[in-house]
This record gives sequence, C-alpha cells and structure tokens, in this order.
Amino acid sequence: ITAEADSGTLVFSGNIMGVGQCLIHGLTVVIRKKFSASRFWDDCTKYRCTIIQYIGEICRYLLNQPVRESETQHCVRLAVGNGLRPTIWEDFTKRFRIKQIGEFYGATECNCSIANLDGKVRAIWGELNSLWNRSQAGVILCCLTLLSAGEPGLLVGQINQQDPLRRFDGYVNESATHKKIAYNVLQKGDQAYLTGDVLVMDELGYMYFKDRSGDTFRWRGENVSTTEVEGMLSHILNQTDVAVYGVEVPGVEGKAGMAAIADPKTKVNPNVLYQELQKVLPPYARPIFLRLLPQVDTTGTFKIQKTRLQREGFDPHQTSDRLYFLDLKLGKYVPLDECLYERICSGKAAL
Ligand SMILES: *[C@@H]1O[C@H](CO)[C@@H](O)[C@H](O)[C@H]1NC(C)=O
Ligand SMILES: *[C@@H]1O[C@H](CO)[C@@H](O)[C@H](O)[C@H]1NC(C)=O
Ligand SMILES: *[C@@H]1O[C@H](CO)[C@@H](O)[C@H](O)[C@H]1NC(C)=O
Ligand SMILES: *[C@@H]1O[C@H](CO)[C@@H](O)[C@H](O)[C@H]1NC(C)=O
Ligand SMILES: CC(=O)N[C@H]1CO[C@H](CO)[C@@H](O)[C@@H]1O
Repeated sequence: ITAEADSGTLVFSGNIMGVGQCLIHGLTVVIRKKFSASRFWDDCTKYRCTIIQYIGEICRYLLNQPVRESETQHCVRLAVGNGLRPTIWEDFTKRFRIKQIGEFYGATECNCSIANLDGKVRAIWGELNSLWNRSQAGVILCCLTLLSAGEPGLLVGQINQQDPLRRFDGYVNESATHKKIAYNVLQKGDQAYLTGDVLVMDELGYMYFKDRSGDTFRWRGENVSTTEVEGMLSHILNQTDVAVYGVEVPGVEGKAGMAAIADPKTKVNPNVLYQELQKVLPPYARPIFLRLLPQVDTTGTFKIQKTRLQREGFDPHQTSDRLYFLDLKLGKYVPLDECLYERICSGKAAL
C-alpha cells in the first residue's frame, strides 16, 4: 500500500505478517521462489494450503488466467493481504470460492495498522468495534472528529511514544521522519503519523481505501481518484494493467486524466472502451488522454509505477507508444500526433 516503501512492504508482508506469524504459531509455510499465476492454484492444491497471502496486484493476475480445475479444488479458506482492489473483490471470492478475505493495512513503520477481521466486502480496513479497537482509538477518534460518513480523509495515527503500539520510530534519515509527522492535529502539542493514504469511513465505522494522497488530482473542480479510475478501466479491459495519473496541460487549470494501458497484442480499441467508460465513470473522471503500450512498469511487488509515464505526459516527441486524445466535440478518442499536440498546448483544442 505504501507506494514509496517497497522493501518495507516485503519486510512487513513477507516477514512480519507471513512467515513470522506462521513460525510463531507453529504453522506449515509453503514458499515459492517466484510468483506464478498459472501454477498458483495447483500449488495450493498440492500442498493443501488453507490460507494464502496476497500482495499488490496478484489477485488481478490470477483472475486474468484461463479457468482451470484446480482453482476450485483447493482447500483455501482465507486470503490475507493488502491491496485487493474493490472492483475485483467479489469476482475473486466467487470464482475461486474463497470464504474470507483478511485485507489489512500496514507498513513496517506505520503506527496505525488495521485489518478487516469480519470479512465485510470491500471494507479495506477494520471496524470500529474490532479487536484492534484499543490500539486504533486514536486513529478512529481523528476520523470521527474531522469527518462525516463518506467524506474522504487522510489516515493519520496519533503518536504516543510511551505506548509501544502507538509509537513512531521513524527512519534513519531524520528529515524523512520529520516529513511524516503532523503537529497539533486534535489538540495543541499532539503529533500524528501521516500515512499519505486517503480513506472514507461509512456510518458503521468500516473504512475503505480511496487513494494515495499525492495521486488524486483535480479536474473541473472535482477530485479524481486514480485508484477508482484504474479499477474501472482494468475491469472493463479484462483485468489488464492500467496506470492512471494527472498531466498538466499548458494554460489549463487542474490536471487532465491520462491512462496508460497495457496492450501487448494491440487489441484495445479506444472507442469501444469509451462506450463502456461512459456507463461507469462521470464525465470529469474519464481520461482525456490514453497511452497504449506493450506493458506498464511494475515494481518487484507488482505495484504499478507511474513516475516515468507522468513525466513523459502526452507528448508524442517523448514516446512511440500510441497516444489518443478525447475529442469531446466528436465524442471519441482520436490519435494524438505532433500537430494535435501543438494545438492542445497552444489552447486551440477544446478540453
Ligand atoms: C478475458 O480473459 C479471459 C481469461 O483469459 C478470456 O477467456 C476472455 O476471452 C477474455 N475476454 C476478453 C473480452 O478479452
Ligand atoms: C471500541 O470503541 C468504541 C468507541 O470508542 C467503544 O464504544 C466500544 O465499546 C469499543 N469496543 C471494544 C470491544 O473495546
Ligand atoms: C533524507 O530525506 C529527505 C526528505 O525526504 C530527502 O530529500 C533527502 O534526500 C534524504 N537524504 C538522504 C541522505 O537520503
Ligand atoms: C477535493 O479535495 C480537497 C482537498 O483534499 C477538498 O478541499 C475539496 O472539497 C474536494 N472537492 C470535492 C469536489 O470533493
Ligand atoms: C498498531 C501499530 O501498528 N503500531 C506500530 C506503531 O509503530 C511502531 C514502530 O514505529 C510499531 O512498533 C508498532 O507496532
């Protein structure tokens, strides 16, 4: 979940949550050298696994596989992990017959880890009256005080250096530590750890992941959640890799949405896609630019990387990938060449 700390994710998920807990509780662990979507359920069946751990996008990769017998013949009852996208949550549990999802939120340094213990669908994290109540009181207090149900807010964890569960040890780099702390959040003199993740809470106290705070962008006075748009696009396109980000257009306020779509077999038809998009996304959230490319960069933990894509933007001089522009007058995506690029940059094309 924490986009900038990949080695941290491996340590936290792999060691602390995964292998560590199994060793502590005397469970058998099955580890594969490398994730294999095609072998996954065969392995689960062969080793009679009852719990699986997922990370990042691997659930989507599993859904993208052709149907095979072993996918329902295993005895897995619980999938634990983080980053299961809301748009595929139910497809995943139904197709692979997984009874419970234990979606959790956390990072090695995070002092407000939370978990979905009762299987509430798509509730990325926990419930008010969960076992984690005591340690979570500070976080929940912040959410309740500052937000009403359904309103997005940044998850922060109240820091209390005396309480081992609410401490924030920070990093070796002091300035990096400092950047993660907010002061005077609820009252003068208090401190809170800034997770950088935006959540919404419903009236029952369930929390749902919305976006990384730096990823959300503004367009036509609305906040666009890249996670939501990625989920929708990926769903329409049969679980393909999609990266959504905002790009600056000279002279235009806010950021225009751009979607990079993995299309290794050049099968994606932008205008068929547009027909589907109109049904599920409000006008302000529909990507203005598309970039179709053989593959989208991912990290070692299968997280989509956007930095390079965002830097290159919609400039055809920067890439030979196929670029498209949403021409609102024509109501369709048109190929974006150097001439159209110049028109957009000089304000001659309507956005
Ligand atoms: C989606 O993926 C599945 C599994 O690989 C495949 O059977 C199906 O034909 C695909 N559908 C489309 C529209 O590409
Ligand atoms: C959890 O916290 C809520 C709100 O502070 C409280 O009403 C409830 O009794 C607590 N539940 C447990 C199990 O501690
Ligand atoms: C320490 O962190 C700051 C802020 O995140 C960063 O700008 C700087 O490059 C870091 N220094 C080192 C030595 O990594
Ligand atoms: C968008 O987000 C900003 C800050 O995160 C907030 O102040 C604003 O009200 C939001 N706008 C909408 C339309 O949700
Ligand atoms: C509840 C929780 O995740 N607490 C953690 C807060 O952060 C410290 C380290 O910075 C951990 O030791 C706690 O476990």
